[in-house]
Amino acid sequence: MKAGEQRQPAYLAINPLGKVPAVRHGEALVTEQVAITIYLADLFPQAGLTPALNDPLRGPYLRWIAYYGSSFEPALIDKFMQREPAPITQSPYADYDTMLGALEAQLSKGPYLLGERMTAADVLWGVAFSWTMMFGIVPKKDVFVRYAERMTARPAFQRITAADDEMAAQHAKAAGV
Ligand SMILES: N[C@@H](CCC(=O)N[C@@H](CS)C(=O)NCC(=O)O)C(=O)O
Repeated sequence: MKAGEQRQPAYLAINPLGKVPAVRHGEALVTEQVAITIYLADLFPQAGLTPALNDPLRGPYLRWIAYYGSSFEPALIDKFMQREPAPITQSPYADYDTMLGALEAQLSKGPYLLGERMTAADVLWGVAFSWTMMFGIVPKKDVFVRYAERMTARPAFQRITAADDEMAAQHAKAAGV
């Protein structure tokens, strides 16, 4: 992205939207964070991050992952652009405060989105809260701050952030920025 390669033909052949992330696994090409989250969690069941198909938590698990792409992301962009949402019957997320309020109510039951069990949904949402609060789009309410801290303090998160920073530095150097 430092060199703008996400808008070059080679990457647009992977994702025509020019967006990351994208994962290629064998013949499968997966884009969209929601799909990637579900895909990877299912691919590595030994990590224990996905409720089984017959687990009563499976539905809520899918619900809160889908909520990210279907409700949170569009609401976030409208908020960031200071745009009025579409009328409530047309808006995919009702209105911003209602959308965020539902998340807050869910997280207040904590410590994770599904209660005591941490799942891949929390990996997605922990990162989401972390950067959206950093950019001031989501208010730094206690419940969100504690949740983001809980997720970003995990050794796995620390490891991947360090690897990411290193990769970004290499890319910046290569791109001369
Ligand atoms: N709906 C996509 C959104 C992905 C997205 O917003 N990616 C940003 C991450 S920084 C991006 O690729 N931005 C680079 C650009 O558009 O130039 C998803 O959930 O994967």
